[in-house]
Amino acid sequence: MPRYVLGLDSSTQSLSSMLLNIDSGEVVDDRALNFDTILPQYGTENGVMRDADPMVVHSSPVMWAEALDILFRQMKDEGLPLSEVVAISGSGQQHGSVYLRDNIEVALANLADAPSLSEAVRPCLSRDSAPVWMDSSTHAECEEIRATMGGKAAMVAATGSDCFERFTGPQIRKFAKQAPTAYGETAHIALVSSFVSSLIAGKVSAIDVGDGAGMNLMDIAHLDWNEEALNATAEGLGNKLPAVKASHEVLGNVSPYFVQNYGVNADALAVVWSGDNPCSLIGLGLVEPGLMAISLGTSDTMFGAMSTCNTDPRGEGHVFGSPAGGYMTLLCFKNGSLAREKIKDQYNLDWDAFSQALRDTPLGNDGKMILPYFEPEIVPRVLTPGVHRKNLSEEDVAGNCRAVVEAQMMSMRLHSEWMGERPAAIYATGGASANAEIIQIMANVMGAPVYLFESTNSAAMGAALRAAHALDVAEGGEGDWKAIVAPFAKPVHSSKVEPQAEAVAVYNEQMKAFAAFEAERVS
Ligand code: ADP
Ligand code: XUL
Repeated sequence: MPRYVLGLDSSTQSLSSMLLNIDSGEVVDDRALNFDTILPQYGTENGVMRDADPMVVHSSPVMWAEALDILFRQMKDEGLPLSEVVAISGSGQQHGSVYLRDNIEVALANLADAPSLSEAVRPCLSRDSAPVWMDSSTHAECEEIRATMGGKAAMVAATGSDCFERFTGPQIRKFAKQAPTAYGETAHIALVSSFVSSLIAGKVSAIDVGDGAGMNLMDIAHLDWNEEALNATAEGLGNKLPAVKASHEVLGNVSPYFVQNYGVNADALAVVWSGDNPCSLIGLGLVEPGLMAISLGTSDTMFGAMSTCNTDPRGEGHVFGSPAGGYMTLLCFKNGSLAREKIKDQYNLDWDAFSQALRDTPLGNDGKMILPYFEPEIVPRVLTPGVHRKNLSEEDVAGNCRAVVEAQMMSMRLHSEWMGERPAAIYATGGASANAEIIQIMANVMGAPVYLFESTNSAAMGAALRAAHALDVAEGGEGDWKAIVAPFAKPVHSSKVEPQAEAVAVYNEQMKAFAAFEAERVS
């Protein structure tokens, strides 16, 4: 009988899944459900709920649970071989946190009796909504935690990252300060990844070394909770967190809920989930150091594997545990697809017209530049949103389209210089990697060839491959990462996009002007 593994991805805008046949090396199913479209009753826009305060961005754990039911129902109704799935894992948008009362333990143990996942979870939340990675409302808490830890360098050395507004520790501290009673009633704090994996496993789930590193709470050298950071964050926090585990940890078998309702194989292993960036690393086959990846999702991220724990002296980049062992480095730019969409929508364009504008404008955009901080930016750190233009009028539609993409790519090049040599090649993924003109600008600015993948959903692919790896290890295999990823995680043979000959000289010059413009506007 063929063996299938299932990878899920609970991301900012959608829940997606990838079903792989690990015996034939085939992708059997690749699907996505957009939260705004399938669950409009939650009132999300691009997957999130906005507050009157623009710094506050939350989403709904109940919505994530409901989406999971809809996805499994669809897969069952379409006759996918769920009874032959041998392992399930997943990926979650990083940093977001879910606050649960102690009744979650009984609710998860008795999931099979529940009418739906959303109804099982709703009474267990000690906080209705979950702050997500787009939330930047914890500046004060970052300063407090950083000071207690002994400053930026000490924080980076302890946890792999400086304190960041979206990281889970500062978010937990804000909740504990603002709602001490509800914080006191919180028995378990989960990440998005560990929350959804708790539903799959029917028990409160561990956090893995990849997603755990995005909390400002995990000791990056020892890959376990850092007591000092826990104490600097909130009282009694250690008791509310699950254990940190390796990314191949098996939590148990899938909850009987999925067996009864959707015919999932009762022996399927429920494997710990990880963050979307660690999962993408695996989904692109970057199981050892070498190439870099750029993901053009809601945020744009740039990441790669590292054998040792190399931290960013400027404190802009992060170090996470890699699911393949060792470490990964990550830079996250919040104004990614978000900013491209803002420009596209401001001029009433569709993606075809946006691409045409990129074709109609020259390399380097005649020196026209933009700093597209529609939202507070993470890299470089910009707390007050604002869009700044240089040599560029707001009426210049095509010029603005090229300016936003060039600015994003130049910013990636500028802020990744600390990593050392520029990459010899780049693997691109995420929704916007489907856009050929954006990819050409990426190759030109980075001065490196870019390769594409059949699916733009590397996070769900990585989750499925992590499930396959955990299965192999659980069965006494060697967990040979290269062999596990080889059939699936390879770029499309004919997808190589080379930099244009004249681009290198143009962007070497343009980079200087861009760096000066950024320095002028970002203190
Ligand atoms: P996430 O995983 O963060 O939810 P995805 O990787 O699914 O995001 O990417 C979704 C984004 O991809 C959309 O917000 C959209 O802006 C962008 N996108 C989709 N198609 C195109 C295109 N042809 N050109 C540029 N951007 C696109
Ligand atoms: C990474 C980050 C985002 C989220 C959502 O640090 O904040 O990439 O993981 O994709």
